[in-house]
Amino acid sequence: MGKGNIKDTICAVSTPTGVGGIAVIRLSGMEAKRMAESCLKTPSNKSVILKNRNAKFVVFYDGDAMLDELVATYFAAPHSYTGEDVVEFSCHGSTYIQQRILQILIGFGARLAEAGEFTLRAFLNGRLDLSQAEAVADLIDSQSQIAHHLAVSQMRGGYAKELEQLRQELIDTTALLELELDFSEEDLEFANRERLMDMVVELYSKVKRLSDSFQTGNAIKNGIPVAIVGRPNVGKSTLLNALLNEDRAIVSDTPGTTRDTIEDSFFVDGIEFRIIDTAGLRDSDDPLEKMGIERTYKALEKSSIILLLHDSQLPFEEFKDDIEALANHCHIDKTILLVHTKCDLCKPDIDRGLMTAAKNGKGVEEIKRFLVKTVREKILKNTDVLLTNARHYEAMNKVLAALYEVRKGMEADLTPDLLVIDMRDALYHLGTITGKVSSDDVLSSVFSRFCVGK
Ligand SMILES: Nc1nc2c(ncn2[C@@H]2O[C@H](COP(=O)(O)OP(=O)(O)OP(=O)(O)O)[C@@H](O)[C@H]2O)c(=O)[nH]1
Ligand SMILES: [Mg+2]
Repeated sequence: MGKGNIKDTICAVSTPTGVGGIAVIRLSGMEAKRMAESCLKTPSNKSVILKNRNAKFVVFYDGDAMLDELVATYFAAPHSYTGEDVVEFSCHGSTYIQQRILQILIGFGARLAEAGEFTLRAFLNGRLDLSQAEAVADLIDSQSQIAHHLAVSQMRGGYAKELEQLRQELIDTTALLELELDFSEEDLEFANRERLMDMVVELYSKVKRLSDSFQTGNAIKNGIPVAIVGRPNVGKSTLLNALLNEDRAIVSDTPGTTRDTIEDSFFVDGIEFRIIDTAGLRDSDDPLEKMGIERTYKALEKSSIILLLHDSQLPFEEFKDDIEALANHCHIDKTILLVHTKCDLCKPDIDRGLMTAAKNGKGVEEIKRFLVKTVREKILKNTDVLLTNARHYEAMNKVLAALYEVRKGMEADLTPDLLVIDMRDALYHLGTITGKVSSDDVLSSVFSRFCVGK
């Protein structure tokens, strides 16, 4: 991947662009220590010898002139993030200083790192496997406590370790099957078929469980989608604004105010929710409104939780049609909360559902509690294994398809040469998850997700 040579010594600013109190510049590669020592002096103007895992307060020189006083920390290979010699300069945050340090290091023969190149080197040097490298990107991105929790558990090995173990077992058995091919004349069986079937079944169910958890994992990573739906004018936009605590959507007493779906996110107890306000559902001839209503149905499809609003002033009987229409449109795995609105004006004629008057903030806290409870009880029941990575999801589905073929083949008593083909296929896709098998394409798509300096 990339144009760079793995032998180059690379450098980049690892802190965000802009001015901060300090900035960190990373330098990694065989020449890192020599390059760093060439630009550094002690405060009493002596040469600097960097010691492993030692942070030194030093002066960074731009030719004969002092550029900055900073802290340089040296990590000798292989015990550094990249597995190579690394020097980190914590300099003052001026953009000029940061840029000048890079230019000086480049003058000494370093080159600018590409996006994700530090982590790529960590992977190539066996410091982390591919799924752990991806978890680093997730960790940097994580916006909520739960997304952070998932990234940390993946970074520490997560399910990849377990899959790798199963893969090893499967490799051993495949080798035995292949051995049978060499003795096909004698009709010998080295691979115990029963054991093989057990392994295939075990692996299948593990991978299936993981791939099934993808939708949940993804929802947690990007925010749990929650749709607000109901007839025009019931107070959907008012509720959205109350949940977000800002005037995000236009509220008016004209039915049909909201035409397009409006989406924004908020956090409760470390969980991110993406709340979607929709166009009110009713029969309409207005083409614009119709398009809006179509979007409402799309929003419904992608939501895990639905807040179905009923205006307390209207008889509940009338509202039953809405529920039926909704039920016809929804998958059973969605959670629906019945919300009565405008309870400051009138009490609903039914005692089921949650009473609210979002205009005055009443009931909003209760809705938030309901959302959190739903996530904890229904969505997060298996948090220990949650798949959040789309690349893994795709690979797992391919593993499942191949394992299914193996199983079918065994049931049909296929000859080992045919079984081996599907086994190899499953092994290949399993290997792509941890990076035991990796192509340049996979590597560049994984590491390009990072920004420069990571
Ligand atoms: N008294 C009272 N009025 C409310 C309450 N919630 C909303 N309203 C009023 O009801 C009217 C409609 O509110 P919206 O939030 O725009 O309703 P909507 O469901 O988004 O309407 P559409 O976008 O047209 O589908 C506005 O005049 C609101 O002020 C409430 O809790 N109490
Ligand atoms: Mg509205």
